[in-house]
Amino acid sequence: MNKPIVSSAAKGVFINNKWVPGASGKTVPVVAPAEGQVFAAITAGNAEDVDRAVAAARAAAEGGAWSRFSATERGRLLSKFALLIADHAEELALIEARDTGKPLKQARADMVATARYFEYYGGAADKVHGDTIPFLPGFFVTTEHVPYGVTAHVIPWNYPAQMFGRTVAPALAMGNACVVKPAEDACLTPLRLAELAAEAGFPEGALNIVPGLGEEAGAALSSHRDIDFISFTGSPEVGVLIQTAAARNHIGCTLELGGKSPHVVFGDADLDTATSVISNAMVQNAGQTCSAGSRVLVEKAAYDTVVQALADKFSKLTAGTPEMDRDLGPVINATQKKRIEGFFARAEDQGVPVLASGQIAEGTPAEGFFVAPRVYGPVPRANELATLEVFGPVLAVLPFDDEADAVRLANGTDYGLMAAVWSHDGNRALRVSRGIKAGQVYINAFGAGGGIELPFGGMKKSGHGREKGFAALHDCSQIRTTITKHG
Ligand code: TAP
Repeated sequence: MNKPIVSSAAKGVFINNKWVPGASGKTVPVVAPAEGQVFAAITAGNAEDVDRAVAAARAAAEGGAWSRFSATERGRLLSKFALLIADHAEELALIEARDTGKPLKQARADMVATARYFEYYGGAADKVHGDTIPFLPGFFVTTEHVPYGVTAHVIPWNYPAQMFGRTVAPALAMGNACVVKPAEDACLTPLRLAELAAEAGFPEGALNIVPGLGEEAGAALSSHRDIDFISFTGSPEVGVLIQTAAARNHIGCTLELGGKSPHVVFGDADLDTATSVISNAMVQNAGQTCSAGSRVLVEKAAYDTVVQALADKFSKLTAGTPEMDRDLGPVINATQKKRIEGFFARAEDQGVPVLASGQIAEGTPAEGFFVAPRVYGPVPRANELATLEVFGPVLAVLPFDDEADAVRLANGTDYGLMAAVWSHDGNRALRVSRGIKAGQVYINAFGAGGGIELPFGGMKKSGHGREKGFAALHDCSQIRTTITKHG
């Protein structure tokens, strides 16, 4: 793999379209997960940097050049940015692959999706209409969607570029000015994207980035008195802190806190297709996908066939470095690897059968954070592999008795992000899908992380608010109702 063009020195904090030194003078080392070695550094932004970034965003949103852009002009600028991302896709993919460890083919696909976020929301910016509302005689009432002002975005490390696009594109499309805190473990593509946004022509202050540690830069941003809305994707634990900070400030937030998404497989489904899709989706991004379908619930009569097919597929999966371009890369860091191995050790102690394991390719650096994928089954219903988000390449298979049992089991965790129902009985597939409490339900298909046009977000403890589609444009704007009495 060509080494990406990444400066080993930290660039600073991106405010008003310029890199400025971080106030603390401190940096955070960046480790390549496939190598287990430091290859870059980022600035450790602090509360003072966050203050400056929020002030720049406030000036842009209120009276600055950005506030004077019409919806059409904002849309054109987002579309221009999309083209610039596409022009730099290979450079960005190389950075993303080294920073996250993911296979190059996947990093390339991620850049296509990142550009698509700006293309989609570029086209949508001037198509968000208000209503006219029948009211009392002599009155004329309209609603319009107006920006919040300054929106804060705390994003995770699993899809740094895509997550940037997912949260920032709709916020900018609606006219907000953004301050982004990317994850310390992988944030080099968001930093490069900020430079490209400036090159595309976003005016000063429209997009600002403060890299650094969650407990410092992230906490300072989410509790800042002058932000108007927060968008967060990450762990349930930090989600509580974000929501608490938002509550103290009396502002709204969108939380996306992961899932334990079920595939419900009936015996009459196309089992070849189902098991291929399930296995590929599970190892996408080494299982570090909030919408990974990590539970496979199988009708008892088809259980043996399905586990045989999944075991065959999993035994052929191989983890490797980005340039090897295998089925999956390493996980993000040593802590995540240890956490996943903890699940394996406890499953062994509890006697949960391993149906199959994949391999780690020869020639991968011993210091890399590689985990061979595993499929377990039958997993007892109350076992942690059936209820907790592992965030690794691990699939749990559980049998069910009938339709009612399938729905009960599908709804049997705290989460409710995604689900899939596999059956050729259309009535049953629809009945079951409508019984599952999840923000997105596929029938005879599954798209972990896919579909920019499709509203996405959690039910239950997977969070609240919606990203993607037009729903995101509504979530990052507020309705103003104008009531005119004309007599
Ligand atoms: P988190 O700690 O939740 O990290 C997500 C983001 O929040 C990062 O930008 C992080 O910054 C920031 N953050 C951390 N502490 C913060 C605080 N006190 N105030 C404000 N922001 C803060 O996730 P993690 O530790 O990286 O991963 C742990 C687990 O979370 C994973 O095993 C997985 O289960 C889950 N997770 C879920 C998702 C999705 S897509 N739902 C994504 C990532 C992780 P730093 O990175 O600098 O700490």
